[in-house]
Amino acid sequence: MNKILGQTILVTGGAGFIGSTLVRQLIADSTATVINVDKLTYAGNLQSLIEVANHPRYRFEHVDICDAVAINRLFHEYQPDAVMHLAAESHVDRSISGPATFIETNIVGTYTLLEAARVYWSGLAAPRKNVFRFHHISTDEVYGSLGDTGFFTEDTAYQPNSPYSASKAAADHLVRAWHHTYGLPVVTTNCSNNYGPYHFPEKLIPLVILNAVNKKPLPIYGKGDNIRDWLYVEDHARALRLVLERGQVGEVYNIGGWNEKTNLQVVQAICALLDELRPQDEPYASLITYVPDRPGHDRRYAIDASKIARELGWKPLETFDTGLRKTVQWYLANTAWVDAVISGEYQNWIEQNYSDRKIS
Ligand code: TDX
Repeated sequence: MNKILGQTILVTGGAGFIGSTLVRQLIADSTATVINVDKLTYAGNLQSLIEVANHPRYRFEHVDICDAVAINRLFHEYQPDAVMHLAAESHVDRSISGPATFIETNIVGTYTLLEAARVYWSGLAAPRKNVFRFHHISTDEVYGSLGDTGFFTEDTAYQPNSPYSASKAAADHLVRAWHHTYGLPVVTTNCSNNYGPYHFPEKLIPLVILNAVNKKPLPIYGKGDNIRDWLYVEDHARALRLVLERGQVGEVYNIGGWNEKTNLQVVQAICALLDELRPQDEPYASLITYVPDRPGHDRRYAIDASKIARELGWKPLETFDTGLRKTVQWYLANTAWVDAVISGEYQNWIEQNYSDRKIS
């Protein structure tokens, strides 16, 4: 077994939703030293890392992954045993209204990181050269959209539909090529929709919880019958650690929660939890509002996560019911975090992109 977890891991995007969950877990449940490399865009938030900020095995580096000089310095200075690459622009709606930053961060940034990793890894001597890993964290959206039946497997052909998913698909291909051409020891994971605490409230689940609490409309795109496969973020972080530790070099692992729900089912489940946990006169579901559909909206995502179960023994610990309850409870209890992340930039984007959006 690879001994990486006792060593130094460079985590990109460690101030984001999945990244900060992973960093907190690595500090709490492993002996790894974590170097968190994050540009701190609107969605990156050091308040998600307060509990590890002063830990002796944690360092923060305010660096953009597109900055080759800075990235090379980090490899030189910290001599990492692994990279876990989570830094990315991740919101599909933003990629539709402004794709440029997605191309820059997700494609050019991944290229910049791969090149720096390749140069650094080439210079390592055995045995460190043999244990080094570049773990690329990606999404099931690269596979496109499913019909009513079937699942995404690791062999499903790539068919990305949005600027976001196309940028992630391009990054996945670069990672694959750096392995195939240069021998860089990579592993790639593609996950389904994550949810849980510390999720930036532009994504469906936190947006609906916070809008409901603030008595604002709960926007449902189209008819609400699009399907997503929900994965609790702590389960995802556990899977990432396992893949880093035991995944085979050059392999891809799909990570999903086996939790397919229509968007309407998700929103209704949140409303029912809020009715129980924070009752008010009107049921929260009365705030549900149908709005025009997302352009090119993918119909259904569903991951077949049997490879990671079979080969690495991973399975999710949370059901959708237990995970959603924890999530709603967390948002109700952590208003200080919520207030802090809803910063000026996010509000400006909402105003520019949603002010003309007619509620049907
Ligand atoms: O207000 C909303 N109303 C609505 O109906 C929002 C924000 C979303 N939706 C729908 C669109 C999707 O069908 O809910 C579903 C989930 O939407 P998002 O939370 O934006 O996620 P999605 O587009 O599915 O992409 C997510 O999963 C894959 C992440 O944002 C990606 O980063 C990840 O790769």
